[in-house]
Amino acid sequence: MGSGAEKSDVLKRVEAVSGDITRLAVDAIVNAANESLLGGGGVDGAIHRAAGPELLAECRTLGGCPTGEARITRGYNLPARHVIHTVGPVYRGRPEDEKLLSSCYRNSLALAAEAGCRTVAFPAVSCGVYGYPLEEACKVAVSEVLEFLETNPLPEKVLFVLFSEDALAVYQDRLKRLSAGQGS
Ligand code: AR6
Repeated sequence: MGSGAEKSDVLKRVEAVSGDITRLAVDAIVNAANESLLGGGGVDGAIHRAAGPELLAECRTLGGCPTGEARITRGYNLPARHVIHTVGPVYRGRPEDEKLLSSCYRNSLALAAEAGCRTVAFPAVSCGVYGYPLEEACKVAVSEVLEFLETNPLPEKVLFVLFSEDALAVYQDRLKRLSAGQGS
């Protein structure tokens, strides 16, 4: 981690909001997909419904995606220009879970930066069907994003998009603690 001043600068580039990620006019939204990349329930289902069938057609050309990695497509009928599909771990309480979730965030951000994305929105990857406890996932998500932003000018802004007020409170509390220098 950098100096205190650098840390507060990167904190200005992240924000937690509540809402439906499919409605956001950002450069890229991240999808919590599965290894097939051929759609599913939860946020994946919502993204495919809103993007239209061309998204599934492009996903079919990708040949799947291993857990912890990410792939980028266009956004089609979504207000977002791109979709970054990442595959979070199914939570089993093992040390690998955290490593895989961390690499989802890192790999997604690397693809976003490479595509020139200035704004990127993440859902709470793995925190639905895949069962990752939200507070633990939040720590991983926030620390990986801040670490990436410290050494990369892009994306300029990262949004954490939560689907409930309770989930939003967890993320906002985490960010508030970090702003106050109580990050551990
Ligand atoms: N906008 C923002 N967040 C949402 C939305 C939305 N429109 N819809 C749901 N969430 P999940 P996972 C939240 O289950 O745990 C799929 O079937 C939701 O409340 O979508 O990574 C895939 O195909 C939760 O906090 O993803 C995989 O098979 C978070 O998004 C599997 O589920 C993630 O929940 C992936 O499971």
